[in-house]
Amino acid sequence: MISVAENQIVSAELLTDKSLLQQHIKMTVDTEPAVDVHTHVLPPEFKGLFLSGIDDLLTYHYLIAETLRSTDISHACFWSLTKAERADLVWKTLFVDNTPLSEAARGIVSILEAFQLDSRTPDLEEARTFFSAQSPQEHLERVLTMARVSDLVMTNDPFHEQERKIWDSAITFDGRFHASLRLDSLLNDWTNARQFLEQQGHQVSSELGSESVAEIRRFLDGWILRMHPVYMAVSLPADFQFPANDQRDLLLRSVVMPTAMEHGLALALMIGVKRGVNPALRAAGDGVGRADVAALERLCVEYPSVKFLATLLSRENQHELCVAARKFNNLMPFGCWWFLNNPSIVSEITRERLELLGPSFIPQHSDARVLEQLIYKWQHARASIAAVLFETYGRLLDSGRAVTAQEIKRDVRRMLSGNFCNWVNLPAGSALSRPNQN
Ligand code: FIX
Ligand code: ZN
Repeated sequence: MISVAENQIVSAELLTDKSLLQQHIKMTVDTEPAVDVHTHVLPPEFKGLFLSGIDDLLTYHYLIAETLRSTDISHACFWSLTKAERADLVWKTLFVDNTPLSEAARGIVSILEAFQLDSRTPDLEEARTFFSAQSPQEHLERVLTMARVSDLVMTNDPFHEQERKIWDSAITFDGRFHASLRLDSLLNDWTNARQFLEQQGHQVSSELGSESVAEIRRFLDGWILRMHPVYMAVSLPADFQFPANDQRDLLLRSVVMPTAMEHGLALALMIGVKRGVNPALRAAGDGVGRADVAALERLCVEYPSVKFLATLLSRENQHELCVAARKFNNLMPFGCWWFLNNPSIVSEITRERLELLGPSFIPQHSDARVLEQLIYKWQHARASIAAVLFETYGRLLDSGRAVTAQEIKRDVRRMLSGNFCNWVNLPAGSALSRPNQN
């Protein structure tokens, strides 16, 4: 049995032996640094918005939804608990009284395993002691190394009061964290966004005349200058339509698309969420709906110079997204978002994308909210991606073309960082050259 050492020179030898091929693929996928193109992780400098440690991990909305299915506690009673009490209940319900079989629960086990913490303990004492003993900076370093994440893109909302105050304090933070300018409030909640803009001193009328448009563009220009976002982003409901006779269409045409073109910024569209299907679950209460991919196609047609990143929440939309990407080279599919981020579905989507798009897509993003989630989200994603790549290279070999380890590394690097860095003009491994932003 020939083993492949991690630091072995990447040979140009053709890999005709399937087990050697499998080893090379696994080693390459496991060690290649990834750019995490969409997260909600903020660096320690963002204070209260920086989430890390066992209590934040267990009160993740995925686990809250699962816990409230397996307990008869009322939602109101659950929300009246402290964060630590909620974490205790999640632990007892999903890890003590039941086997942690779900993907999100297994994620916690993978994280505890990574830090050699016991995932069978009846309580959280050991984990709490461990995580509270970590210095944020060293821990950040360790987590990024364990997850093999070279750069990550945050979700930054200029309409979020607490976050806005932190940006106003001109903080500096680790250059591996890249901003994205989130536009949900502007495009999905115009009434409140207008009030917020007025409080910020921007004269905007609900009719969105040219003066209002100029004001909103001034607002966005100001945040682009401050955040240096790598892209602008918005999540859109399943019933999103373009064109449409509504405020969102007007804001897209008169504000967002001109801003994207002027600043050369890509626009990330995350389509198919139904917010607040069950409001009693708060952040855990969002659902999914099938979207009309034609709306995305029409955006690509109408704005050929704008680069779109797109992820769709509904499983039923994945094939259509692949086909749309074959039609528009200004459309980059990325990630298996949220309810799709499960091994069986990640494999299915990745397989279909490879078959229809070759390596011209971004296979995954973590959507992590808590720092340590990067460890399991990437560990699990890499396992699924490596397995599907072995199938794909294996079929190519059966068809008569062997590949080299160098070619595997080139393809994997393209999918885990190159495609995104080229799309948003982010020099690969950019963090190394720029220690602290701002
Ligand atoms: O819109 C988004 O960015 C979603 O990812 C979030 O709203 C969602 O709550 C989430 O964390 C999914 O993983
Ligand atoms: Zn997200």
